[in-house]
This record gives sequence, C-alpha cells and structure tokens, in this order.
Amino acid sequence: MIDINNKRLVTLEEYIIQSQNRFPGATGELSQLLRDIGLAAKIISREVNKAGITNILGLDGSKNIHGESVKKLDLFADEQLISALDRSLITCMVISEENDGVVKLSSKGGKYIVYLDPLDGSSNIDVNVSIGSIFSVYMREARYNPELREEDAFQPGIKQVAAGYVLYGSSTILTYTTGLGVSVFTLDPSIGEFILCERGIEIPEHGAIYSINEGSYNSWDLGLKKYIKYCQEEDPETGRPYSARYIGSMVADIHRTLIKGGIFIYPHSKKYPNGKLRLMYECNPLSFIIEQAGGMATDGETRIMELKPDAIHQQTPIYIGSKKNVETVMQYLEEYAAVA
Ligand code: P6P
Repeated sequence: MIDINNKRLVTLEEYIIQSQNRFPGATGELSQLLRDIGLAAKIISREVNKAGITNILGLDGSKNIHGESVKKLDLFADEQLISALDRSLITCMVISEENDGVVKLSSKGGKYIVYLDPLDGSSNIDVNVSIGSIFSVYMREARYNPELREEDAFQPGIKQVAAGYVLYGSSTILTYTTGLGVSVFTLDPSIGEFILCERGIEIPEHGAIYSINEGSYNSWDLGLKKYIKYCQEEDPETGRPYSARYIGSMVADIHRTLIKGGIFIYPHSKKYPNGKLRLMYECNPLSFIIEQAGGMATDGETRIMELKPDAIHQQTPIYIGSKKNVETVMQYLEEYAAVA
C-alpha cells in the first residue's frame, strides 16, 4: 500500500497480488498478465490524453476487418497491448479487432489466449468523447498441442478466466473481474499508479436509463419499439419516463450502466442483420463484468456468454444491464415476436 496525504491506498499491482494470494495454487501467471494490461493502459492513456496536440490524431489510411477506417491511436493501442502481453511469455495468442486473424506471440507454450478491442469507440477520438480498451482472457484448451490452432480461441464467454476494460474519460479507470466480483481502479497520473476505488461493485437491480441508437428505430423489431415506448411513458411509480443516454462508445455506455443501472441495447438491424457489436472482444467481456455485478446480458434469446462462437470477429445483438430492465425488454420481445 502507498501513503498519500496519510491515506492508505491500494495499487492495482498490490490488489492483484493480494487477490492471487487467495488462491494457494496460483502460479501468478494471470496476475502477471493483468499487470501487463495495466502497464499498457497507462501508456495508452498518456497518448489518448494528448492526442489533440500530437500528430497521432486522424486516420492512418488503413481499414480493419469490418471495413472501418482505422485511427492511428487504434494501432498504437493495439501495438502497446500486444507488446506488453508478448513480453511476459504467458499469452500464446491474441485476437484483436485491428488484426484480421490470430496474432501468434513468441511464447508458443503460453497458457492464455487474449481477445482485445484495443480502442473501442475510436470514431469518437477526434471529438474528445470517452473511448476504451476491452480485454477478455481464456485458458488455452489444448495446452500441450505445440500447434497453435485458431479453434483454441473459439470458446464461449462462460470460459473466460478474466475480463475488463479501461475507460479513457475525464479520468482513466480500469475495471476487471476474474469471476470473484468487479473491482474499479482510477489512474493517478501524478504517481503513474491505478488506485483501487471500488471493489465488489453491484449494478442497481433496476435503472431508469435506456441507451440505444434511436436512429435505427425503423429497423427495430415491434417488441423493441413497444419497449422503448414503455420507457418513454410517464409513471412516477416506476420512475418513468426513463432518461435516454447514448454516448456511442460502448465502454462508456456500459460503465455508466454498471454504476447507475438501466439498459444498453444494440439490436440487429437492416444495416447489421447480426448486430454490430463483436461477441468475443466487446460483448463477452462486458457481459462477464455486468453479470459479476449482478446484471444480465442476452442477444434477445440466449445468454451472451453461452453463445457458441464460430468466427473470431462474429457479431451479435446485445441487451445488457440491470436484471429487471433486461427481463422487461425480453418480455416485450417475446410478446410481440409472433406479430409481423
Ligand atoms: P453506432 C463504436 O464504433 C462501437 O463499436 C461501440 O463502441 C458503440 O457502442 C457502437 O459501435 C456505436 O455504434 O452505430 O450507434 O454508431
């Protein structure tokens, strides 16, 4: 612990070691992997916070797997995270939004597989809206198979051993879970340390906020249209009408949902018939966090973390947030599913 103004503060590194000590058989490898991500996050945070005054802003001219223009900061974040993970020889491969296929790291025997969205919401970089890095960690199944196989990476979200995000906003925060609850850290740039600010965080069971891009209203299912109409009706008993909040940066929208409750929705639409958000490096890790905090996450029919992946960049619709909010929208979707 460190003393600042006589206050005992716990750093991310200390917290990870303390948590590891709760597992007598722990080898410390997952702890090292989380520390690697924390280090990369500090470096990315420094660049994000000065993007406006360096030449790192703007497009680098390339396109990612989804045909989206790649911003220079995306590539910087991708490089920093992969380099940090490669150094400790614990991770055998990385799958990232910025790379079409699997990135095989120097440690062929590494026991972990990491999915990354290095800089989610990057279209907001130039307008100074919060953006985030997302990570999802799996144990390699065929551990002793010398051949690194892409199939090792096709695991459902329930197999995640750790997941989390870094949110580069008014402050830089790191939120993660290893399946024992959700902890939140805030970066103190004056000492370059992530400081523990909340552990065992719980999402409110209900929240009077809905978060969805209403521009795609015309392509919604009838049940979703009816649900949003329900949110907009006056009912002081249930705190309706709800507030509408949509940042367009999933990490920021999910973090607000974690803290204040409510629901975030990205449905399928004409433009995205399978949904826009990626299962493996956006929806699964954020669903792990929300479920660990007592919330729910579904694709409208199936629990997100039980979806069987068959492609590393697979997309899915998502309804995620407070338990009561998700249950209500599911009722509307089921009730109107039969209606054309
Ligand atoms: P839309 C950002 O590009 C992103 O992947 C998520 O961070 C965000 O929630 C979503 O897309 C926003 O998509 O179609 O509303 O602009």
